[in-house]
Amino acid sequence: MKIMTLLTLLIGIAFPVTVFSETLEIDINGMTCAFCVDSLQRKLGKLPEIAQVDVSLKNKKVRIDTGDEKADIDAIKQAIIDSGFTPVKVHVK
Ligand SMILES: [Cu+2]
Repeated sequence: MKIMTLLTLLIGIAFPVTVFSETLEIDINGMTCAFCVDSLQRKLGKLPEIAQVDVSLKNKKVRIDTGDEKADIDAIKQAIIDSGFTPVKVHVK
């Protein structure tokens, strides 16, 4: 019993539960076709903290899930600019 308590304590110290998991929705200007969507999707997918990217041409929005990482919004914005588009507004959900 004592050993189990100690183990639980040690695991708690070694792996503290710090799950951020954010969802961002970013309004994008400058996307006109499926090729834009594809290039932006690929660029954002290369960022380490991003678990999932959905680019919507129809809604001119990008939806990003960060998995268990904190989103680096500046890096995400820069990646969008580097792809030739303009991040207009970031909504953190
Ligand atoms: Cu295009």
